Amino acid sequence: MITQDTVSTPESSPSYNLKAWSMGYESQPNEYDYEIDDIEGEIPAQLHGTLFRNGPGLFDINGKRIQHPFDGDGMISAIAFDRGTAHFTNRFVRTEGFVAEQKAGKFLYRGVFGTQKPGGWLANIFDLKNKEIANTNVIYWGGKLLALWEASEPYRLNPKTLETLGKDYLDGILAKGESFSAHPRFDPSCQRNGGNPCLVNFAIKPGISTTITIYEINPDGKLLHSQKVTVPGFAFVHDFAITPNYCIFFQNPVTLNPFPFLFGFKGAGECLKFYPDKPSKIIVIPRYEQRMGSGEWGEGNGKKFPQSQIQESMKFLETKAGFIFHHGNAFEQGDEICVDSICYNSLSQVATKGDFREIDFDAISPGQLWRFTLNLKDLTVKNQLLLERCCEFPYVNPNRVGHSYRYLFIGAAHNPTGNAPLQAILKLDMNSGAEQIWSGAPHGFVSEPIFVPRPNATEEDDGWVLSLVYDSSHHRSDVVILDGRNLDREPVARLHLKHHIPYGLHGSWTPQ
Ligand code: 3ON
Ligand code: FE
Repeated sequence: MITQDTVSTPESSPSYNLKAWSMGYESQPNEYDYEIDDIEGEIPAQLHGTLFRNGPGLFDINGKRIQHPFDGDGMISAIAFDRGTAHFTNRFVRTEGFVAEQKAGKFLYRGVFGTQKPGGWLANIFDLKNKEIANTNVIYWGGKLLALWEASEPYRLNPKTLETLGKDYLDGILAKGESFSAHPRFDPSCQRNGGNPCLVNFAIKPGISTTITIYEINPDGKLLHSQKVTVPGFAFVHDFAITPNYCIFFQNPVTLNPFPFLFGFKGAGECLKFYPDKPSKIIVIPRYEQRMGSGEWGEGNGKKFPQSQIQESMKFLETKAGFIFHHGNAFEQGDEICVDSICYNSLSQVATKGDFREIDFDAISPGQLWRFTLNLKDLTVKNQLLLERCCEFPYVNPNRVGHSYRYLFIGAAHNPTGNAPLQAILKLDMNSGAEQIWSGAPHGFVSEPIFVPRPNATEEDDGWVLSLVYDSSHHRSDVVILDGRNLDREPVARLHLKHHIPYGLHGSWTPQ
């Protein structure tokens, strides 16, 4: 059922207005700090903690536009919930590039997705330094609030004021210049940490062959384990999936032709070429050494095992998978691993011809949810379409990460077919295929839904789904709180911000 301020739209007619949608990509140069007082419904008293969001906040400097939203400077928003009240704060991450460009009032760096320094190709030729931004995710881990971007180091922020404290090397885990992906996974019960949680993340160095470093870090921020592997060929990897015993990477059929970048014509990300007819490689990397003799995957015993053993025990599978940015979840099932991911027929998210505010949604293929069942014995892969509806930004109950699970929450289009902006939040029951949908159409545009379990919950969907929803009819954003069990009902609460927050990327919940 579709509820809320939805006009029932026939499936063939769009559920949105392109001009209204594009206003969500207006810069938000202001930094706010206030108690939210315009609230419909009631904030659940048990909802205690902070929702952190990251995403591009500026789409221009002095009116000169960036080429692609992924090039926008990271702006962190924090919504702190305490006994039924909510406080809003937003701050830009003061990266070196942000500070320098704001001072100069013009672009001083090249952006990965095509933003160029003024002056044409001659001003950009042989400048191989991309602007380092911190716009993709924000996590609270090891007592630190970290803004993440996949191509460079995290930036640390003050969790209360969001003031930027500088680049962070995770107490020596990272060396200068090393990246740390924007898609860490939180293992709820890590064997290496005695069944306690741990963060698993990767860093990728693409080249003629690609190096993947995997880190496992405990809740105090201490390194439990790291391992480095090399895989053949170029790889552009934005996200990965974990299970208790494996890390899974998809190496989609993409190459990089560096010349237009070198000669100043294009950003590095625009030089990616996708081969729709070629298979994707799936790389399965064991998190633990293989126990000698037994043939089973062993438990972590604190001993650092030879790199070569992991390198040799990696498995490579092949399938046709289109292009994947995000994985929803993965889990082991006997000799198989299931991976649920959002696939595109092409690499359309980084196509930058023309103005990104005027894109023709109909000309682009939608992201769709697929299940890949990897057989580790015979190295075959089964592909199954789970959701035809255009969707992106999958999220599962944090206690089910890496395990079999029942519910997936995801941003989705209002209509069941076709490509369109995300206006709805969908809950998919993996057991029955049943869907619950809440839609903000025609004026509302949603962001990644974050599921927060209710304290002491026993059911997987017992909790709240939080999403920042851009309300184009007022040009401001709302924090929408939905009931996880009854996603299709009226929101539990709708918090009206005094301004808009541009369409963001990822965020997280922390009970602090
Ligand atoms: O050779 C490498 C090529 C490359 C592209 C070098 C590299 C590592 C510098 C690189 C950089 C990649 C980066 C910086 C990727 C950043 C991606 C990013 C900021 C966001 C990705 C978002 C993905 C999706 C699917 C967003 C969807 C958005 C919507 C549905 C609408 O709101
Ligand atoms: Fe992402």
